[in-house]
Amino acid sequence: MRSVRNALRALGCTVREVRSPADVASAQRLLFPGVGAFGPAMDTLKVRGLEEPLKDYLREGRPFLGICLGLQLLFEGSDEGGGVEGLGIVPGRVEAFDAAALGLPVPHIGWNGLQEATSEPSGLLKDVGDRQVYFVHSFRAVPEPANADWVLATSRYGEDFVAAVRQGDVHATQFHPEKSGNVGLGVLRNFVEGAAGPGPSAAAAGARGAPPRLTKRVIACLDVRSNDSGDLVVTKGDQYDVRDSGDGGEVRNLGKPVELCERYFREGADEVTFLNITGFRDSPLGDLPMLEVLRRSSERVFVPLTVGGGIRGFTDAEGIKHSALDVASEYFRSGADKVSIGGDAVFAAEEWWAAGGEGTGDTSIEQISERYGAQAVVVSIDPRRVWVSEPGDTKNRTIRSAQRGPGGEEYCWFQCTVKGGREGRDLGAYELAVAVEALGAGEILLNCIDRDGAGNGFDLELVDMVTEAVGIPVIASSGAGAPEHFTEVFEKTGASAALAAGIFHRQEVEISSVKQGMLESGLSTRSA
Ligand code: 1PR
Repeated sequence: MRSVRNALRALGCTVREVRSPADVASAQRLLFPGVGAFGPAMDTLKVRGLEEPLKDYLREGRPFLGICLGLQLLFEGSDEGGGVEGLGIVPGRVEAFDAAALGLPVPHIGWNGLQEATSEPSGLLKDVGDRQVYFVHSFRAVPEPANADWVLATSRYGEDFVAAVRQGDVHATQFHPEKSGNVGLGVLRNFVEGAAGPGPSAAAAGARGAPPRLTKRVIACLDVRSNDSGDLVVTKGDQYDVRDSGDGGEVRNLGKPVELCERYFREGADEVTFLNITGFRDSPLGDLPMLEVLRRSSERVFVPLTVGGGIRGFTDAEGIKHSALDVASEYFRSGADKVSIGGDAVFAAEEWWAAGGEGTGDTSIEQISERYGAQAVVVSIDPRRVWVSEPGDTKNRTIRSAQRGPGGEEYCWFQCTVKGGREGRDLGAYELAVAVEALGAGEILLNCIDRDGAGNGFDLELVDMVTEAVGIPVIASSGAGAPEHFTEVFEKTGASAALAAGIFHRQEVEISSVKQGMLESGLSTRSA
C-alpha cells in the first residue's frame, strides 16, 4: 500500500484509502494492490463488506487496476490454502508454480519481460516494450481459451503465465508497477491518465519478440549503523569489522543511507537492501532513524527494498512484549517490501531440527510468512568456513573443497553465526537453508564472512551448496571486487541474484559495468 501510494504521489495523484463500501462506489479510479495469501484477502473483502461493491464496480467496467494478488482475486478461484473462491470476473483458476516440474526456484522473484497479446501495444503497457517489470509471486494464472479476451500480456517462467489482463477500463497486472522503476511508473501513469489502446486479441498472442526471461538481479546493499556521534551512516567492513583500525577506531562512514539508496536506484540497481547491522543489540521499533530512512527512501526509490536487522520478538523497557511480526509490520509500514532475518532464523532452524523437522508455528519466519507471504521473508545467513579432516568430524554437511585448510584439511563446513558474526553455532549453512525453507522463508541472502570486503569474488562452493539445498531463490553476497565476479557466480552456480556493497560505495565499479559484463556473457539482465 505504501509503495503504491508513494508511486502515485510521485505522479502527482491524490490518493485516498478505501475504508467503507461507499468509498468503492465513489472512487474515480480504483487501485487494488495485494500481497499475501488469497484466502485471507477474500475473507477481508467479505468481512469489510467490500466484495459486492467491488464486483459491481468491476461489472460496470469502471477504471480499475489490480496488482499482484489484486489480479489473482479477479479469477474464479485459487488453489492457495486448499482452494478458495475468487471474485469470478476473469475465467480460470490460480495455481502454484510447480517448482519440481519447472526445475526453477519458486517464488518467481525478479525482473522479467512481457509478451503482449495484442498486435499493437496496449494503452496500459504502451511504453514497456522489451524492458522488464518486477514480479514476486508463487501462484499464477495461465492463459487459456476461456480467458483469451482478457489476457493482455503473458510472461514466461518455465511456462507462460498471465502477466496482465484487461477488458475496457478494468486492468490488472501480476507484476508490481510500483516497484518496476521508471517503466512501472509509466504503467501507473497510463492507468491514471486513462490511456486507451486495443484490447486483447487472441490471434496476436505471442506474436511479439523472443520469449521473455527472468533476469539475474544485481543488488546494492547498505550496511547501516549509528556512528560514534550518533548519526546513522552506511558503513562497510572487512570480515564484519566496520571500525577503522580494529575495535578502537571510528566506524567507517561511507555515506548517507537515503542518498546512496537513491543513487543506486538511478544507476540501475535491481533492488536495494538495508541491513541494520547493530539490530541484534537495539530494537528496530525504538530505532526511529532507521524507519525514517526507509520512509524517505521508499518515497523516491521505485525498486524493491529489503530491510534486515533486529527482526525478532523482544520485551521493551516498559516490560511490553513485541513479536517479530510487530517489528516486521513496522518495517513494512515504513516502506520495506521484504524483511531479512538473521540471528533469529538460526535459532528457529536449531529448534526445527531438534523437533525432528517440525515448526512451532510461532517463529518469526512462520509468523511473518503466514501474514505477508513467503516472498516477503528473506533469511540472511552469515557463515564462515570451518575446516575438518573428515566429514564425520561434524554433524553438519561438508564439502570437499578445491582449497585447503590451514592444517592441509580437504573438507569444510560453513558455520552459521549470530550477533553480527560474533558467535558461531553448531549449525551449517546447508542445514539452516533446509530448515528455513520448510518454515516459510521465500529467499536466502547468503553472505560469507571470510569473503566480506575481500574483493576476490563470491564463495562459489558455498553458493553451490546452498542453491542445491533449497528450491527458493538464493542471493550470493560478499566478496565482489569486479564485474567478472558477478558473471562468474551466475554462470557457475544457481544464484538468482548477486549483492555487493563495498565496490559500489567506493565507486570502484559501476552497476552499469556489472550489467554490461553480464550482457556480453549472454546473461539476461534488466535494462534500467
Ligand atoms: O541478526 O537479524 O539482527 O540481522 C543482522 C544483519 O546484519 C544480518 O543480516 C547480518 O548479515 C548483518 N550484519 C551484522 N553485522 C554485520 C557486520 O558487517 N559487522 N553485515 C553485518 C553484514 C554483510 C553484507 C555485506 C556483504 C557484501 N554484512 O551485508 O554487505 O558481505 O559486502 P562486500 O560486497 O563489500 O564484500 P539480525
